[in-house]
Amino acid sequence: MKLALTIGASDPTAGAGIQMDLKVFHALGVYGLTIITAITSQSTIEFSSVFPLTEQAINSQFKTLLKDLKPYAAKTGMIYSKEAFQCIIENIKKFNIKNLVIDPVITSTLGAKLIEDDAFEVLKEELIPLSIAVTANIPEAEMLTGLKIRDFEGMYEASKIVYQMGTRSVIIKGGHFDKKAVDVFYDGRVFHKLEGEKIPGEFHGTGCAFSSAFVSFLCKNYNPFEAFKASKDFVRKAIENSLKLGHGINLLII
Ligand code: PXL
Repeated sequence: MKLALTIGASDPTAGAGIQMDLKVFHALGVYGLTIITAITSQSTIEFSSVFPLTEQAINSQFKTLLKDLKPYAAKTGMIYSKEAFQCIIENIKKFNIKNLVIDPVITSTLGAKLIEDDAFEVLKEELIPLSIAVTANIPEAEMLTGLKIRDFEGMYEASKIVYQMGTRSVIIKGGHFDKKAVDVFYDGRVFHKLEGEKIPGEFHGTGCAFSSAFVSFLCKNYNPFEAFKASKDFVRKAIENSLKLGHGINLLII
């Protein structure tokens, strides 16, 4: 059985973060491992706090876990501080983590900040070059590139800029546009566009579900473009099955 590692934060609703990633890994038949960067306090109606773990706590998880278990692919989600980014980058190099997918999370569904301002440069200049893919939504792609993305052309421009940062494939998810859910994939050669119907509503954790599905499909030997298409289908189904289990935003059902 292939092993997939998620490096991210805890979300007590289990609708995003490492809990969501584990559910997706399990559903897709890969064995999930976790390295926790921070603990958040949140529900479907409010996001109240972030408690970052120390570098010592993050280093210790890497050291102990990876001495024993070797992930075939990995993803990063919420990392939060510049210090945590630097520590994770060192460990990714040290343990030679391959097939790394970066979900460049900036805000939670409820608008809370999931990355500190001084960490953006480290994300762009040091983490992205280590990755096989970056999976961004429109606000994240805008943050990474400084562009204002209004249409498909803008998604194309942004994906070229993110590609230049040193990753091997860029996925930009256009679910934040009004009418259609247009996603794009760029691997430095071919630019692909996938259109889907937009499902109305606010859903928690779609970015986490997408990136962990992508990692799982890599573990199943899909190439990045096939993994992109399969992950889009997987997330669409999870959105169609989503439920309002609390008093606020909908939770995906995996
Ligand atoms: O979906 C991004 C995300 C990642 N990680 C954690 C989160 C969220 C969104 O709320 O809470 C822990």
